Amino acid sequence: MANFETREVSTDLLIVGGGMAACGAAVEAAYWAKKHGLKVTLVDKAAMDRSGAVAMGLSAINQYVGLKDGQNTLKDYVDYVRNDLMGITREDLVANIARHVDSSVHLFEKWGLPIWKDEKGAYVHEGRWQLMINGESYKVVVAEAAKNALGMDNIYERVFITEPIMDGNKCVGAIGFSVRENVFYVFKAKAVLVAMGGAVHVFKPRSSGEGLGRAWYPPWNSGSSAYFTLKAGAEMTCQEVRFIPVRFKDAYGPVGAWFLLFKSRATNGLDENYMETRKGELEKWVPYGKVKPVPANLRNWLMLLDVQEGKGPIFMRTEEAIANIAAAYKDDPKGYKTKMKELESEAWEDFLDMTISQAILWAASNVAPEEVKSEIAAAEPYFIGSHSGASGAWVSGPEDLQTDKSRPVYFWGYGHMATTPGIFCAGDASGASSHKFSSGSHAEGRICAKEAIRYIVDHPEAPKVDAKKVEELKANVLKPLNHFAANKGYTSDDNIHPEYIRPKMFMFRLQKIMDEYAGGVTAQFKTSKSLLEKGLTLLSMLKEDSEKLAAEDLHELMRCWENIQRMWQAEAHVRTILFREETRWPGYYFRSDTPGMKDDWQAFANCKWDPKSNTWEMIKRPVIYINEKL
Ligand code: SFD
Ligand code: AMP
Repeated sequence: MANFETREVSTDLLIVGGGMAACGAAVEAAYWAKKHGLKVTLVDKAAMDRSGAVAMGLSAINQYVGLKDGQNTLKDYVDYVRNDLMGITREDLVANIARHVDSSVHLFEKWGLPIWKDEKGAYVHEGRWQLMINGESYKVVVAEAAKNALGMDNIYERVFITEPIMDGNKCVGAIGFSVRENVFYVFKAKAVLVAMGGAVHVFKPRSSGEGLGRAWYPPWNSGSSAYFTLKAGAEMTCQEVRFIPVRFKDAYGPVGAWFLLFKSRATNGLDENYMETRKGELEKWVPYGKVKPVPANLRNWLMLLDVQEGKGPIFMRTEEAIANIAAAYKDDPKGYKTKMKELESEAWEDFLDMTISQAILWAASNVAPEEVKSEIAAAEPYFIGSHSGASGAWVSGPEDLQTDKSRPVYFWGYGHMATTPGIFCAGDASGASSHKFSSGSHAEGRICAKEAIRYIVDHPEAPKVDAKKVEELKANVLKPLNHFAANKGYTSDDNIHPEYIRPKMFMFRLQKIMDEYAGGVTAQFKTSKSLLEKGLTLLSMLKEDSEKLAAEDLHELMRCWENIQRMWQAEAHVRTILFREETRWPGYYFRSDTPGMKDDWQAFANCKWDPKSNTWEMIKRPVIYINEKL
C-alpha cells in the first residue's frame, strides 16, 4: 500500500471548492460563524487566486438585476430565466439569488474590481442583465476577500476532494488527498457546502492534436460536485440540461459582447442570417419560440440547422458590427479614428480579459476584427448549472418565497440544502436555477453559508465518523497507485496493459461513448432511445473497468478520480435524457425519436442513486410557478 499519512481536520462548516460560489460562502460564513463561535474550513483542489471557471478572468458580470435603481424587477429576471430554459425552472431559487445578486456585485466593486462606468457614473451594460468589467483579475479580487475572511489557517489548497463521509443518511464530512504530498485528508464537519463547479471533458472535445484539452469550460472542473452529491444519496435535477455555448471557433472566445454590446449579426457561408431565414422554425417551439430574447438553445438550434444542411461556416460579422458603430462618426475624421481605435481595443480586451487563447489565435492567424469576419461554432456539451444549462442537486428553496402549492414540494427547512441532510449546494452544484453566472454563484454561496450556519446551530452534535469506514475509503482512493505499482513491471509499454487502464485512455473511452451515443459533436447533438440504451451498456462496462484505473503518481491519481467523477456525471446525464421522452432544448440535444415538446413533460426530470442497493431512481417533479410571490 502506498505510504500515505492521514491528516484529520475537525470543523463546523466545511466548504468544498474555492470558486465563485465558495468565495461567496467563505465571506458570509465567516461573519455568521464568528457570531456563534464556529469554525469554517475551505478546501480547493487548486489555488483559490486562479481556480475554477473565472481563473483567466471575465470581461462581463452576467447577472446584475439593478433592483434598487428600479432598472428591473425580480419578476423580470424570473421571466427571463424561465423562458430561456423553455419553462423548466425553479422560480423560488432563481428569485432568491436574483434578490441578493446586486449586493455581491457591489462588494466586488468595493474590493477593487473595475466595473465600466459611463460619463454620468452609471454602470455600462453589455445587455439588459450584463455589466462590462476590466476583469482579468476578477478571481484574484474575489478570492482575496474570501481568504481575508477565513484566514489561511482555515484554507487547504491543492487538496482534491473525492467522497462524502456519511453517518447514515447524513453527511458529516469529506475525504480527499493532497495533489502535492502523500497525505490523505479526513475532514469532519457538521455541514458541508458543496461548490466544486460543473464538468467538462465528459464529451469528446472538438479540439484534437496539439489543441487537445482546449475547451470553453475549465478543464479542471470534472464533475466533483455531481459525484459528491450523488454518492451522498442526494436527489439531482436537470441532469439532461447540458449547455452548449456558441463560441469563436477553436479557442472558444465569448460571443456575448459581440451580440449584445457591438450588436453584431452572425451569418452562414452564403451570407444568410439564420435568425432571419430560420425564423419560421421558432413556431414549433412556442410559447418559448416567441419570447424575447430568443432562448439560448433555440438560437443554437437555428444555427445548427444551417450547419446540418452544409451551409457553414458560420461567421460573427465583427467587421460589419464595428463599421456600423463607427459610421456615426463618418463626418468627423478625427472622431472616427479615435472611435475605431477604441472599438478595436475593446474587441481585443474582451478576449484578453477572459479567453486569452482566443486573442493568441486571432494574432496567430492575422485576424483584424475590424477587417474580417471570424468563425464561430457550437462547442461540445458541458455541465454548468450556473450558466445557460441547469444540472445540479435538487435543493430546498427559501421559505418566504413558497406558495401553498410549492411549499410541500420545494421546501424542507433550510434554503439551498440538498435532500441529504447536512449538504448545501451553490453555483454549478445546485440545479434548476440557471443564469446565476459568476455574480449569482457568489450570491448563492452567501445564501447557502448563512443557511448552513443556521443548520449547524440547530444541529450542534459532533459528527460521528466511523474509523473503519474511513480506512476503507482511504484504501479505495489510493487503489490506482497500488494497482499501477503492482503491475507496471509486466509490460514493455507503461500505457498498455491487460491489467490496468491509465486515466487518459479511460477518459478517451468515456468521451467516445458520450460523443457517439449521447449526442456529442460527431452525432450533431442528436440521440435516441436506442442510442442511449446502447450508450448505457457501454458505460456499465466502463464502470467495471474503472476498478482497474492505474496511477503512476499523485497527479495521475487526481486524473483517475476526475474521470471516475466524469463517468458518474455521464451516467446521470444519459439516464435522464432517456427518462425525458421529448425534445425540449433542441439546440442542446435533439431526441430524434421524440422530436417535439410534450405537455406532460412540463416537469423536472430528477434522479437519485441509492448507496444501499446501488440502483438509480428516476423521479418526475412538478414545475410550480410562484408568480404571486414576485
Ligand atoms: O460570458 C474542487 N461564466 C461567466 N459568468 C459571468 O458572470 N460573466 C462572464 O463573462 C462569464 N463567462 C464565462 C463563464 C464561465 C466560463 C467557464 C467561461 C466564461 C469560459 C460563468 C461563471 O464563471 C460561473 O457561473 C461561476 O464561476 C460558477 O461558480 P462555481 O463556484 O459554481 O464554480 P467555479 O467558479 O468554477 O469553482 C469551482 C471550484 O471547485 C474547485 N474544485 N475543489 C476540491 N476538490 C475537487 N474535487 C474539486 N473540483 C473542483 C475548483 O478548483 C474551483 O475552485 S461567459 O463567456 O459565459
Ligand atoms: P456569452 O458570451 O454567450 O456567454 O453571453 C453572455 C451573456 O449574454 C449571457 O447572459 C447570454 O445569455 C447573453 N447573450 C449572448 N448572446 C445573446 C443573444 N444573441 N441574445 C441575447 N442574449 C445573449
